Amino acid sequence: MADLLQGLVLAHLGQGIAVEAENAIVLCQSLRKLDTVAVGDQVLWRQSAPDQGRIEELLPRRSVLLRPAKNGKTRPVAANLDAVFIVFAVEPACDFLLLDQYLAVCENSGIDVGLVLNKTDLPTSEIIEQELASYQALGYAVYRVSAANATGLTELAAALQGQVTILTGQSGVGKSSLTNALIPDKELKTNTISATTKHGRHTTTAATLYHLNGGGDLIDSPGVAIFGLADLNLPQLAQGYREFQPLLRECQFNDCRHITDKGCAVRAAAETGEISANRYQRFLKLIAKMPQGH
Ligand SMILES: Nc1nc2c(ncn2[C@@H]2O[C@H](COP(=O)(O)OP(=O)(O)O)[C@@H](O)[C@H]2O)c(=O)[nH]1
Ligand SMILES: [Mg+2]
Ligand SMILES: [Zn+2]
Repeated sequence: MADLLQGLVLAHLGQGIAVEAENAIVLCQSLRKLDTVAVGDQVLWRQSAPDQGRIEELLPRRSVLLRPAKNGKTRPVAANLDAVFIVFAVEPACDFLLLDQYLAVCENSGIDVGLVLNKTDLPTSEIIEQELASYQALGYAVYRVSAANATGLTELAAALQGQVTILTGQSGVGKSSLTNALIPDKELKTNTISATTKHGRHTTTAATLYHLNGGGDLIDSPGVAIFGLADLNLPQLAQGYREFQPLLRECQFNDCRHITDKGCAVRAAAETGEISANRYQRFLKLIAKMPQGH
């Protein structure tokens, strides 16, 4: 039998999984009993035919980003990520509820976050500037870029170097435009995956991992922009709000839901302006969106 080889999952294709091993790309099938293999996974695979193989083992992940799936289950979006960069813009109008949701999921996954304001060639908005200032005060890195004018891209590229990053955010904010700008040979790389795996066409909905020229990887995720609250419960959502963390043990009751509870330190801090009242209001909205029982 052929030897077991290590490889990196580049993309899920219609007919299999593109695995990169020693600079070759192989179309692999996955054993049914394996958990869902995701982009960014390290796997052990065995050759079954020229340019083809079978994934036999999923190596341990250092991180995984989950999204909700059917029957209350979750599916991995990507594995072994170091960072999620959330892209937003003045147009389409920024959904700060979604942004806070991404931040809460990342805080709970141990994945770093960066905020990328794209389309800075357009006039900015007062609301965006206010919210950005409050995110920066919380210690989140903010990059101001324009894919159209190619401004701020050097700083963004420097932040991406040497790590595995996925771009996320609402549709239309410019994730693909930024990926194209950061990976000048993206189309060539995409075509290489298609050709070597004899898939013919690379579906545009497949999340794909690209190596950055300066080292590090960027995952473009056209179809998985929204990863939702995944399986966060209420205490995890509260932990996901950075500024709540030191306050949580000050609440009068251990099982405080931080809503109308008596002696809630989080609500009190929002009322006095010690923490952002906007962020607290969005926290309440996210709780309301959670499935009952949390
Ligand atoms: N004005 C302006 N438009 C941009 C910029 N980046 C992207 N766009 C436009 O925004 C639209 C959505 O871009 P796209 O990259 O497809 O967004 P995605 O859905 O997040 O991948 C397209 O019409 C782009 O031309 C930018 O920096 N400035
Ligand atoms: Mg896109
Ligand atoms: Zn509380």
